[in-house]
Amino acid sequence: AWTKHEFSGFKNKDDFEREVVRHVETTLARSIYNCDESAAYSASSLAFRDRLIKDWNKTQQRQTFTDSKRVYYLSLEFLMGRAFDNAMLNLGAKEVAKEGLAELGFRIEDIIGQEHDAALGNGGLGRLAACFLDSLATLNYPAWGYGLRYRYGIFKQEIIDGYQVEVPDYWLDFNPWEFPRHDVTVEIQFYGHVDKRQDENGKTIAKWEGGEMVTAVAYDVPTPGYDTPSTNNLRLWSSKAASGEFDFQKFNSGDYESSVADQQRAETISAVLYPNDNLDRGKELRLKQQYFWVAASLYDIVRRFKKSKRKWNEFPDQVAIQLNDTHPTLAIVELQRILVDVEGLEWDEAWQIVTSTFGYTNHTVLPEALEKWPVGLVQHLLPRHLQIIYDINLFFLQSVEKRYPNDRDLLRRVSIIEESQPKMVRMAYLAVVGSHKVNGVAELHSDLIQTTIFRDFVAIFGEDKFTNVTNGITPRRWLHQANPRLSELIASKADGYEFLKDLTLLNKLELFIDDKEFRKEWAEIKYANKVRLARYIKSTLGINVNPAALFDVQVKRIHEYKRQQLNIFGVIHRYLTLKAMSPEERKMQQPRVSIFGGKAAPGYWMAKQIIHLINNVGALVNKDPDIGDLLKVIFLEDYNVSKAEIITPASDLSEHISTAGTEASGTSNMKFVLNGGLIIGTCDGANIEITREIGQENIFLFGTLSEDVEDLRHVHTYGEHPIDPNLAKVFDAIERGMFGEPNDFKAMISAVRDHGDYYLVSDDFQSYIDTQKMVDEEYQNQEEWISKCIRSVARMGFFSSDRCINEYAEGIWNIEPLAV
Ligand code: 26Y
Repeated sequence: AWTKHEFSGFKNKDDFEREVVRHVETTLARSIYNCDESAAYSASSLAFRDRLIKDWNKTQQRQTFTDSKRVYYLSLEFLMGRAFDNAMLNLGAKEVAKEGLAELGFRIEDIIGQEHDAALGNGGLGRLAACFLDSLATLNYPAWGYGLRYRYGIFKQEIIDGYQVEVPDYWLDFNPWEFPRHDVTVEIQFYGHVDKRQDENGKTIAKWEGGEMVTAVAYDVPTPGYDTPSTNNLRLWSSKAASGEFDFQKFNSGDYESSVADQQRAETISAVLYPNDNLDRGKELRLKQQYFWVAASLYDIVRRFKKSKRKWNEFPDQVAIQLNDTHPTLAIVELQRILVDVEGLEWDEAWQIVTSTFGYTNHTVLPEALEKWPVGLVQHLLPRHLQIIYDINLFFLQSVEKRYPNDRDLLRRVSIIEESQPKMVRMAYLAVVGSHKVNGVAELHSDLIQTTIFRDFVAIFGEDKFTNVTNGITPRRWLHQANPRLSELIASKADGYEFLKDLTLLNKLELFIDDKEFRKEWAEIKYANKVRLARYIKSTLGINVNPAALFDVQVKRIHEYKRQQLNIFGVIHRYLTLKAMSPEERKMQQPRVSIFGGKAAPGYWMAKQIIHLINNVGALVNKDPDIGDLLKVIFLEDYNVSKAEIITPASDLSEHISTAGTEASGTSNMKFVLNGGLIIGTCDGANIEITREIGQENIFLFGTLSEDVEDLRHVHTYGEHPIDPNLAKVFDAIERGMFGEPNDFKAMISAVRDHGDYYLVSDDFQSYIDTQKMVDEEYQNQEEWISKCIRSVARMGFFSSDRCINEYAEGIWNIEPLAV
């Protein structure tokens, strides 16, 4: 068996067991004879945490000692999932733990199952941040993540009578993976006013005064790399009331109630993750969260830099800050404020430092997801920052005016301030102006941002400022951890586990595509993973699904642009087709299990309707005796990272069917292919690059191309657009009440039929069902299907987040790994 470096882990199972027993008896103050699964989880994770923290300390000391450049990844979301399994694998000590736990009477899977997911994110953007932390540590880059320590992560989803119900996700009851740093605090100011005075030399000095103070407390989460002692830090800020004199006075003067209310108001800032994904709602508390987190992080970064006693112009040589979408854009303004108002630098010198420090990653072109804040709100909450934003904009527009004289329309178009009613601050434009590099997350997406939303900025700043870094995923969690048997099989053919650190080594598998024994094991592993998911479905929903059927999976946030409605309309079409067949004809059909999962934002009514329709279709189809195993429709409750680890390895086919040009990249598409599943998808996001890598004969592509979308929408609005006849039959069935109250689904149908079909569901319907038919046929030829799966996996090396992080490091951050 494979074991890891000598730095951490455990010598042997006895060594591990001793530590577990010690933690049960002392840290938990329980008897080892009265140790249940929960206590076993607590003690085991504490045992691993002790090892982690030693590596973490050494890594941090070394980074400080060598005074090397660090990258700071600012993200409002880190969708980490569980830490215990990951820590065992990254420390190379899972086998030892497994044996030790067995001796104590536990199955390791049950113990792993005790942990609550750290679900501090919505979807792709948050999970990408988590994969990046894994790669940064594995590749030995000096890096910190900065985020918020939400008391409530993304809500838990329950399905009641076919409807989504949201339940709060309180996850901090017992969290051994964080270290409170009560001594690391930052005072954060809100509201107040700005005093401008002239100093003796006539220079204007701005002072931000008054208002409300809130304290940020640091919580550190060690993030271990794989097969390296490097352990980086994720610092999450928690808010609490500032203990100023003011509160004391209130308290002593008997105003107990209002002093408690102040405390609660402060704690509210880090209380809850906003559950919207790709939809901007412009809430004041969200802006407060953004500033709170950004100000605390920058204070921390600047404090660390100042210890080195370097000159300010060396700041960008020591510090790179990456903005995960526009959510941390205020960091640009805050650093300019610190440099000018607090440190007394000249504007231009400060701005040079700021723009050399930041990089900005864009994750969307959807207009409804682009952040804008009302000028009045920014003025009220952050009066000094608004002034600085206006100055940044003024100098920027002056430079544009100089290069493009008398182009008023251009100035209006690129202004950071949108001259609307009310006026708005365009955060994406501020991020572009304040960064030295702007990247999209897949080739198509990076091209699109340069030709649409940032077109004018490409002309102004030049093409070199804009670049692409195609997303990736960590093969440690998404192959080795989620699919240990496949990982082991690959290791047996690829000369060991090196491929987990250099995923391009997967190409060694191409040599074994025709190896009978290998193919047999491959198929057995897929089947076993399907059996496992079938058991999970049985235990949670009470539905029997046949593991031999084709498992067709679409799991991701529910969103109209991701088109779960296209999928479920396709399922209804399949059901109607099967019903119209004779029993003999039916016997010839490929059995299928259509599996859905994903959360709808609580205020996204249409997305909730889609969930409701999927559940109602399942309720009818799953108990139809004519249909039996030919079709089952499953909605899995509460899709999250740890469920993805069960679902992903069990898929034969996964759906990535967004309207072309809308899904920036997608990352689950990569996870599914890496686990030996094929894709049905549109020419969108990273699907295009996956096709380039694995070959078009190994993917089922369909639908409108991105360059044709605009024209079709134009036709929808101004011309005739008869609805697809097969889709019309589906609508007819829904409207006849086949799937419950038709009124419940009126808006879904209307969006396609009466309101311009913005997402091109009707346009793509026929090619979608034709392609699904091809899938059925090809699945019947299992030998050919397995060849495609193996060949695809062999060619997936490009999609490791290690490749992606190396591209950021070289092209954007200019940092190098620190030798260990
Ligand atoms: C404005 C705010 C409410 C907001 C909050 C969350 C806006 C966007 C988001 C989340 C966006 C997101 O998850 N985007 C996804 O990022 C992935 C990683 O780059 C991409 O793979 C995926 O296509 C994109 O939708």
